[in-house]
Amino acid sequence: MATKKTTASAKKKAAPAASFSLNTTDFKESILKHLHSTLGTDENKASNRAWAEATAAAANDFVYERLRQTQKAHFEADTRAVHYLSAEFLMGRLLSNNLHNLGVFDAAADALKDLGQDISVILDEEPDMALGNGGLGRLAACFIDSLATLNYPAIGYGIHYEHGLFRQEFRDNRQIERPDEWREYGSPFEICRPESVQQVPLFGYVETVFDETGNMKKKWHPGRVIKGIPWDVPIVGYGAETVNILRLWESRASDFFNWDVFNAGGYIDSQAENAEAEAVSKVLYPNDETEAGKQLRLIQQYFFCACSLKDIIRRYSRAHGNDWSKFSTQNVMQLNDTHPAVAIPELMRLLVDEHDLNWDDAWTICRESFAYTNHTLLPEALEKWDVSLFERVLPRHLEIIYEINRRFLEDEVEVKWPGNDEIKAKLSIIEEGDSRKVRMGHLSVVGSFKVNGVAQIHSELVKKDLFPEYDALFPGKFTNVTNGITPRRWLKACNPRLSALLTEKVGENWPRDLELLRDIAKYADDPAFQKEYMDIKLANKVDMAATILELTGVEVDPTAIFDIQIKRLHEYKRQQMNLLHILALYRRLLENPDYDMNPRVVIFGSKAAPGYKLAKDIIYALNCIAEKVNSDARIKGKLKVVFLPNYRVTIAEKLIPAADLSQQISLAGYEASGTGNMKLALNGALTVGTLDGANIEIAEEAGEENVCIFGMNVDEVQALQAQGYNPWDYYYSNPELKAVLDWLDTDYFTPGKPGELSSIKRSLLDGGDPYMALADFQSYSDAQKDADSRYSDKAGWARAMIINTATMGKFNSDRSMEDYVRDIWKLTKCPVK
Ligand code: GL7
Repeated sequence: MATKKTTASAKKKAAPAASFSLNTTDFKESILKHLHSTLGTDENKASNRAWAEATAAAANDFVYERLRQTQKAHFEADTRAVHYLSAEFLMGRLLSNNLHNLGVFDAAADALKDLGQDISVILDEEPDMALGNGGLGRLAACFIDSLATLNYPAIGYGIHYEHGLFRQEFRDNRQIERPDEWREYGSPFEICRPESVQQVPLFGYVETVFDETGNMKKKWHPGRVIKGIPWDVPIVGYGAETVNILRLWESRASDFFNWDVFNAGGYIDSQAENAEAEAVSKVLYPNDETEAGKQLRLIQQYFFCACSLKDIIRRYSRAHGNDWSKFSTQNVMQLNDTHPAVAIPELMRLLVDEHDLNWDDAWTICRESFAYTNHTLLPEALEKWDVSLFERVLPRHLEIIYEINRRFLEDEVEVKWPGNDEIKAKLSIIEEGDSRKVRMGHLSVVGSFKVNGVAQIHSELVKKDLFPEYDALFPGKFTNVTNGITPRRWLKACNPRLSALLTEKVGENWPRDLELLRDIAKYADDPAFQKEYMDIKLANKVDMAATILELTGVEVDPTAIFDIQIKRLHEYKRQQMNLLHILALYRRLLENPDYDMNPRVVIFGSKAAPGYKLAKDIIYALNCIAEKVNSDARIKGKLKVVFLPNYRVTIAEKLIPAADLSQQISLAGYEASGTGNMKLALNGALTVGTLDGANIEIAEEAGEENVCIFGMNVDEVQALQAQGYNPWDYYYSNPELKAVLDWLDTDYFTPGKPGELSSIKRSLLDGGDPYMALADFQSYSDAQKDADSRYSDKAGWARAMIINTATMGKFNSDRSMEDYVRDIWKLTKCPVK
């Protein structure tokens, strides 16, 4: 079992978090000073929001000083840097995180207390910065935290969405979407940098011209130009030696006021133009995994890539002028999925059209500068843009893509597979057919020097199933970097009770070096430690129970099993299978009130894409089932179902420390990695999971006996798919499964309205059950039963939880960053004095 390993890193000493010479008294004075001089208010009348802003301003005094020192050090050392290009950064709240990373959280809490304020109330004032949908966006946030912590020169580049992911409300049990207003009254966590504004051309046409020496050049005459305004969010590394930035671009009309139009009486028209330009960064597309080919989405992608590349080039030119020979030794650009893939032809355009490099030199620079992370195998999520759309929005880029493709097919594919048109069609960046399309995944692979998947099995499938010919053509280009999570936010800050216990046992360095937690495995059988650990879990569950009551009105028993599934709603993640299991438990309890099971609270947190009908039907069904089950006196409170509204980072931070079971039940081969699985296991929850994504590596680390694995593995899934899967077989052969599916056709959960839940049954039977929930149902139900009986063995359960916490060191996002640095980015640390 994994607990036997003692790693080298467990022995070496990591530096403790730097604490600023800021004691409670200093902090108090600083908060008061900012309350008076920054907020212009007074302690006798300050609102909670004013207190929060004053506290943020007090912290910012340190953040900005470290930011200045960091930028100076990076400039002087002229070091290679990574530019993390991502359409999403799901940051959550920043104040608590910054206080923790500055090492002043306790000082701030005491200072506020002295001032008559409760820090948890003050922190609750801050809206989440929800500029992302789910795992992919949160991963980007964890990565930039780790890069700053490890003193690597790094910039995150993204979009300054005015509205992040929608706020979810339930009305009559159905999800409704409301706009998110994270910066309605401004944000103290960002700095506007008007000196670094960029112009972004769009639309128009391309002209062929000849320069004085007779060389052919392409000249793009854009149809319009919009402006990109950078907002910098300081990213405070743990210990605050390095403070990097996240630079987010906001779109505006290029000339705020068009006087010519105005004078001609076109005031209204000019306002319409402004609105159109501002629309580009107005809202985050709320679809996780998939996005239909919408013009505005392509413009968003191009907008932030164009701004970012010009910014990178500006910074490079400051040190190297027009000498391009060092561009790719100084810069690496990581494409977080294909969303920023248009950066590849944009860099070609800048180098060839605007800086007069020849094609070959420019292409070499591109291919040495870009690396691409694939986050999904779902076919509908691999972005493709209609050629006609591309041609309208980015006419010059389409020409460049054609030229990249022509050379690639002739010089590389033809050489490797002479005369093989089938392979050419497969590898072509352009998909032929009724409507021709640009394949952004292909473009990313061709234009990058490395391509990585996000967990071992996923990276294998990327090579084997998604891009096998590319793997043959580019040996060594494909690699794996298993995802990670920052232990600062996902243990230290969110679970202060457990953190204190861990610090007492292994010292204060574990938030950097999570492998140090292996040491607590030696207490796994110690009854005194088990008690301490389980008392903490119970206290977290008591807190959670209060939150549940407050948010939903449902009363739950904190000693019940807290069985948690928190993630976006998607058929492949199989919330519908969890639903069937809830119905099975409910039915067993109705048939036999003495049915032997521990009281259980099944908790969901999840948003559905607004246009994803079935996902919304599943939310509706779960809410209806919850209503019925929770009020049914016959089952004596043994089963409760809770669907928390508006799931987001801040809710995750409360739920994760209170979890007993972590449901990671995707169909094997479909969840690229998962990262919630890591957070839950680190906080002690036992994984009820399939052999999918990072679950496999979690089981390896914790030991099979400390997780509940069930269901088909990838090979079995593929075999069943090949043989022809028929969900009806399972329906007819499993009476319990049949009964719960048939239940959905009645009006039992929707009194007077039979058929309201039928779409779920239909998708699982007539719809062919594409994610094989029925095939895995029995095995899932058995695993849940096993989890239940293990929960009854208090000592065994405590032991398993402790081992989970002890063995998750691998999933520190610092480790992910070191993997990227070693295998892809080749950065050197830049210490900041
Ligand atoms: C995702 C994967 O679905 C998820 O498994 C992975 O953990 C995450 C980060 O790598 O990326 N891919 C994707 O498109 N979204 C994800 O969350 C939205």
